[in-house]
Formats: sequence, C-alpha cells, structure tokens
Amino acid sequence: MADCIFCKIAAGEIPSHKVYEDGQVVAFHDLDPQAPVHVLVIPKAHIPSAAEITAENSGVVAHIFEVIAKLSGELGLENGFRVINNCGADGMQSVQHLHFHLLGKRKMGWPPFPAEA
Ligand code: DGP
Repeated sequence: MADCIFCKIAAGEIPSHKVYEDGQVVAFHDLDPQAPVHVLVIPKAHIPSAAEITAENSGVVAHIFEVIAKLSGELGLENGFRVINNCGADGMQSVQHLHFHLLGKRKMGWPPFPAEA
C-alpha cells in the first residue's frame, strides 16, 4: 500500500534494523523499544489489523508465530517473552499494518493496563 510505512520497510524503501526476512514476513527492531529486546514481526502483504484476518490470509499469521518461536531462541529469550498485537483505536494501534510486538529480556507487568479509577 502506497502510504503504509511498514509496507515501505518490508520493501526496503525505508531503512530498518532487520533481524529476519523471508518471502512472507519481515522482523525488525522497534523504533521506540519498550524492553531490551523489542522486535516487530509483520507480514509483507498489507493486512490493516488483526480485525482483517480471514480464512484467506491467516496462513501468514501461523507463519509469524513460527518465526517468533525461532527468533525467541536466537534473541536469547529462553526466560520467556511477551507477544502483543494492538488492534484499532481502543487497542492503541498506531501503524495500520498488522504487526506483532515481541518483547523480552525484562519482567513484564500483569495486568498490562492500569485499573479504571
Ligand atoms: P502499535 O502501537 O502497536 O501500532 O505499534 C507500532 C510500533 O511501530 C511502535 O512501537 C513504534 C514502531 N514504529 C513506528 N514507525 C516505525 C518505523 O519507521 N521504524 C521502526 N523500526 N519502528 C516503527
């Protein structure tokens, strides 16, 4: 998609620090890391969000989780990690191209949101 920043990263038109790439997906370091390891794993095909995953395009989502499992070993996340997908306005999604955050090398909080006042 012409105006999509992650499509441009996938195509190599915008530089990124890639840690993995194959025909279907790219993984690269997040610009604003929230943990010592913070990688984004995205499909090369433009899927706007998790709300647009269908029977036709869901194969790449399974592949993304295979890549996450492989990267968790390569990035030294044997002690555990968190995978996050933010979807839509309430989910605080800021880039409208499906992506999964892989975070590790620190203890995460739970629940991941502040209690309502
Ligand atoms: P989300 O809020 O779930 O839509 O997360 C989008 C993430 O994308 C956010 O953590 C920052 C990251 N990001 C945005 N623009 C760029 C970019 O140009 N390069 C890289 N590496 N990361 C980006």
